[in-house]
Amino acid sequence: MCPANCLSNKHQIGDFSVMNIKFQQVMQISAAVMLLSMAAPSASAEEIVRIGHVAPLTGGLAHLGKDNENGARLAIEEINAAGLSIGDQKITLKLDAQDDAGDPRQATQAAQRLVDDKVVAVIGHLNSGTSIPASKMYSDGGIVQISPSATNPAYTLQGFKTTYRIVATDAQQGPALASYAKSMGIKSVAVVDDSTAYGQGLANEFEKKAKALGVKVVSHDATNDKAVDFRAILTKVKGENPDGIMYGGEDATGGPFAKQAKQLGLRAKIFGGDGVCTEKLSLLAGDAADNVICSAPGVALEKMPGGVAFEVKYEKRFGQPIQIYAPFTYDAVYIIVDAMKRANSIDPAKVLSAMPSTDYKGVIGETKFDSKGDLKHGVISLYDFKSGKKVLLDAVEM
Ligand code: ABU
Repeated sequence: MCPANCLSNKHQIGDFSVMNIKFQQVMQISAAVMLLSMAAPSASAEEIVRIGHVAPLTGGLAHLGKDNENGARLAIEEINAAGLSIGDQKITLKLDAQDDAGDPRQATQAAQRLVDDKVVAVIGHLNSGTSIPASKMYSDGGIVQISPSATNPAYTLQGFKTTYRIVATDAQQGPALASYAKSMGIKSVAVVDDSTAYGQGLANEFEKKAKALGVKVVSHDATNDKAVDFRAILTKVKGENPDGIMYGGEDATGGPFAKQAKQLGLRAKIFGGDGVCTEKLSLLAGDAADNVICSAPGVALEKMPGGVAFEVKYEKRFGQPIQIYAPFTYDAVYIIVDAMKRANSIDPAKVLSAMPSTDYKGVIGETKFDSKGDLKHGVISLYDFKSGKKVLLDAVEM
């Protein structure tokens, strides 16, 4: 018999069953937790790999910097959506976006942040005057740098193994512009530059080729990249009565420059490089843009192998048109990922080792590098503006 204070057999059996069921549940949960924790290594092995991007996101060139960043962001979003594994490791790419304001000092600070963030590679900088000082820091850190837009030849002539670019240089762009001017019957030019590494370098390359072709260079003046009033220089140039004016600078100053030239009654054709070869130029210059002829590295967007599809994707994602270099930053991200895949590694040193053998077919066409990190086959396209829109005139293979 069961004593008064004891539980009935039924209760004993019942409670034992309840305890047993609870025990089984606890065991099942523990087993599940164990299984999950055994599965955890592959889940926690998902590695975040940072790709740096740096360009002016503030100041007069912020529209170009944002365009560059958008191209890189679009590539990273696509690659993550498709899924990326290097070896057995699942990778999520993260864009580490920095602002250098187009300023050499801020550029080296941004470069230091990217080195400290342990990025696998850097897309940038946008400007020659920022790419060049920052390149030493990436070289010291052993980090690949691909500029999508810095065109001053000096960038890749410093002997660094880490410097790459995917645009033709000003040593190709300046002569292409001068040859085109000559072919139009231009006999004399005034040259003006904005005193930056890009603007001055491009203007010098243009001047050299113009002289070699027998085009008279009547003057060479310098302004700066923050200037807003060009009337003093333009009044002097008007007195020299050249057939053409070469402006070495960006659209932020090139737009007002062209506008003021028209207001002062100058009829000389204005030539400029990729820095002015944007739709923004026509916003700033108004109908004076129709007097501008500009060059840009690469084939025209509509002639790029993936140009039209890229434009549709870009406009859908960002709700605005491409400025100029977004297809280049987009391909630059894929070029880094291609190097990671070929190196089978996310180690920056191994990615760097894989870069010289790059042969990547992307939106802009085929990218192969020479021993300096420049494109093996550069193309320069020439445009004018009609009713505010860029219109392709010619393309020259370099
Ligand atoms: N290539 C034009 C704009 C960028 C640069 O400074 O080179």
